[in-house]
Amino acid sequence: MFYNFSNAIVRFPSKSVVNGLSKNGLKPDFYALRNEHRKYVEKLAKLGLKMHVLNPLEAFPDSVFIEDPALTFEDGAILLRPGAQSRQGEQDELRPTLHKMFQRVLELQRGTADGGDVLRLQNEFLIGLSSRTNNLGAEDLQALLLRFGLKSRIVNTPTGILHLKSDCSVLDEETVFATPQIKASKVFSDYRIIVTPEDEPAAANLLRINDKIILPDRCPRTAELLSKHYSVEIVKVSEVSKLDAGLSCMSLRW
Ligand code: CIR
Repeated sequence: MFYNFSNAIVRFPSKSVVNGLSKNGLKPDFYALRNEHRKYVEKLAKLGLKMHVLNPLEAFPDSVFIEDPALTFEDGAILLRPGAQSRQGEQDELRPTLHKMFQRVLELQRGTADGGDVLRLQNEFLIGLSSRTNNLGAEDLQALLLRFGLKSRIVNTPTGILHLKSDCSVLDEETVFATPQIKASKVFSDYRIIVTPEDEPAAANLLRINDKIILPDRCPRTAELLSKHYSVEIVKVSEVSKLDAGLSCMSLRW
């Protein structure tokens, strides 16, 4: 199943993370964020994933959000080209690790694309155009995915949403969890959609890992709603959310 994972790469936050990109100009507390990150790593390990932990990179404040510079699969990886200027180069730091771990590593050659804009579903990938992922990057990525035999669809991320996956995630083979804005955009017209409860749009960036749903804290209505159908666990993301980030951003999973 596409949400069954046995490995994950994470990168410890650097002290410079306090200067990470934040659309509201917020600054997280380094120690609180590091603690949150530790708990996240422990949670994934407890779910049975083999954790590959990389050293912090002071030169890249947002490099803890390792989902953005690459995509990983069972049989290979793709290095991307992050769209934010301060993040360009994160992919170069990741290259040696991916070559050590995967036989086949392809690289985006043109445009920009962030992993946060790429959602894996049962039979396709969605690539969301956003302020970080442009047409050139999305088309190049589509061609690279095809070389792995993977089909994809390029869609528009509604304006104001940082990454496609900031506002949607997968619950199971045929069900997605999405904000009203994403639902209205009709990208999921062939899927069953559960919409985030009012005031809890941040819950849309949840993680389906094996038989569990990992939910961000401070989303009690979502926890109640999803607990009826899934086994739900909660991880705190209050510091990383100051940098517009959530659960999916902090790991590459396969
Ligand atoms: C950024 O703006 O790039 C970081 N502060 C947050 C990245 C979040 N990544 C993600 O949603 N995949």
